[in-house]
Amino acid sequence: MNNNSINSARVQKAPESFLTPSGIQEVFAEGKKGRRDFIRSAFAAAAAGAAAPMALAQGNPVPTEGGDPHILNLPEHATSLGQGVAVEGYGKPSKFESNLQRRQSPGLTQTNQASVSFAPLQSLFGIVTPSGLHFERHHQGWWDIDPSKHRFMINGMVKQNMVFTMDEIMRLPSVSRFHFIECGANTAVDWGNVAVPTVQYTHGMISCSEFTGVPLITLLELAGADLKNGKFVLAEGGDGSSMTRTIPMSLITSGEVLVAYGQNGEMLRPENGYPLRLIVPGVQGVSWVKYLRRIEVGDKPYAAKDEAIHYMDLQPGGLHRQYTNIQEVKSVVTTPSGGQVLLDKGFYNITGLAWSGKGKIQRVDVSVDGGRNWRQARLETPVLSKALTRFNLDWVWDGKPAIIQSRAQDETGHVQPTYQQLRGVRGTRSIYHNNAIQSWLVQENGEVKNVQVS
Ligand SMILES: Nc1nc2c(c(=O)[nH]1)N[C@H]1C(S)=C(S)[C@@H](COP(=O)(O)O)O[C@H]1N2
Ligand SMILES: [Mo]
Repeated sequence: MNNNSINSARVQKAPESFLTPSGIQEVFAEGKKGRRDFIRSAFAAAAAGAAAPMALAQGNPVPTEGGDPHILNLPEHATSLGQGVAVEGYGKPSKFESNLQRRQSPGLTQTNQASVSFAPLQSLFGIVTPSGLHFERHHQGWWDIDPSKHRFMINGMVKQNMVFTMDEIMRLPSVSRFHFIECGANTAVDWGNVAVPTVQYTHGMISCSEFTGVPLITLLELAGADLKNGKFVLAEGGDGSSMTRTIPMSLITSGEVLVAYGQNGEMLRPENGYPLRLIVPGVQGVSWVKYLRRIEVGDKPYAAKDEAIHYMDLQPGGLHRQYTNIQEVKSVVTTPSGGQVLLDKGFYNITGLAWSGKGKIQRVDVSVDGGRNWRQARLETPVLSKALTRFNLDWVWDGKPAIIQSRAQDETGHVQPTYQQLRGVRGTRSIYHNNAIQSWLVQENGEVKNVQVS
C-alpha cells in the first residue's frame, strides 16, 4: 500500500453516524428504491460546507481553488477560550455523535413495551462496548432497583442459608474481567432467511464489557455449599419475568462465574441488571440473570420455564435440544457492512469482531470473493478468553462486486460454519445459536447489502 492509495482512500463511516434518526427510518422505508441516493445526500448534508471532504467524495483529492477554508482560516476553537471543566455531572459524547444509538430492529414486531435494543456494532472500535450502547433484552421491562433494599440469598444444598446486602457483597475480594455477552437469539432472523439491513440488527445482540464482582464460588463456600453432590445451581432474577436458569456447577467451581456489580469501571446500568447480575462467561445471554436475588444449589437441572418452553433448539429429527449453554465460535465484519456505501474504489480497512464461548480466538480468515479465497486477518491485542477480539485486514477495492466474509477459529480448533454446514446439522427450524458465516455484498455502485451465500 503506497501513499497514493492512502490519500485516495475514503472510507465511509457507518451511515448511522451521519443520518438523523428519522433518516434511518426513511432508509428502511425506502427499501431498494433510491436508498443509495438518500445515503449519499445525507452524507452531503452532514459534510455541508466542508469543501475538502466533498471534493474527496467526488474523487478529487486536490484542494478546491483558493485552498481549503478549514485549513486556511483559524477556527474559533483555536483563537478563543474554550469551556470550563464540567464541574458537575456525567460526561457525554460529542453532539456530533448524537446519532450513535441503540435501536430496535425493523425486522422484529414493534411493541409499545420494546424488549430488545441492538448495539451499533458498525460504529464501535476496539472490543469494549460503551455501557450506554450495550444491547438490552428484557423479558418484562427493566428497573432501577434501590441497592440499599436489594438482597441476595443463597439456599438449597448449603450448610446455612445466607442473605447478603450489597454492602456485604462489595466488602468481599473482587475480580475484574472482560467478557462478551451474546443473546442466544442473536442473528436469529437470518436463519429464517430474513435479511435485516445492517450489522446492528444481524449481530447487535452482543456486547463486551469489563465486569467486576465476586466469584460465585466464594459466596457458595461462605454458605457451606455441598460442592460434591450439588451439581447445578438455579439463578433467579428479581424482576417480574421471574427469570430462572440452571447453571452447571463445573462452570462455578472453575471460578469463572461472577456475581457482578461493576461494568466498565462503574456500577452496572439499570438496564443491564443494576445493582447485581450473574456473569456466565461463554454462555448465552439468558443465563446472565439480571437483578440477581437468589442462587439455589441443587443436584439436577431445574427445567425452569426459560429452559423447558423457551430457549430450546428444534432439531431436524423433531427433537429439541435443551440447555444449549455455550455460544460457539462466530465472527462478523462490521465495516464494510450492510447499509454502508463505499464512495469510490481504493484502499479500505476491513474490520470486524470475533468471539467464542469456548475460549480465545486463534485466527480469523477473510474472503472478498464469497468464500473461494481466504486471507488471514490481523488479530489486535488484547486477545482474551470469552471476550470480543478485533480483527483488521487491508483491502484495495477494484470497484467490482465483492462478497465479504469472515471465518473465525477458536483455540479448541472449532471453525465457524457456512449456512449450508449449519443447516446440514441443525436444520432450518432453529432460532437460537446461529453462528454461521455472514456475507456482505459490495455492489458496483458501492452499496453494501446483507446476502446469504450457500
Ligand atoms: N432478570 C432478568 N435477567 C435477564 C433477562 C431478563 O429479562 N430478566 N434477560 C436475559 C436475556 S434473554 C439476555 S440476552 C440478557 C441481556 O442482558 P442485557 O440486557 O444486559 O444486554 O439478560 C438475561 N438476563
Ligand atoms: Mo436473550
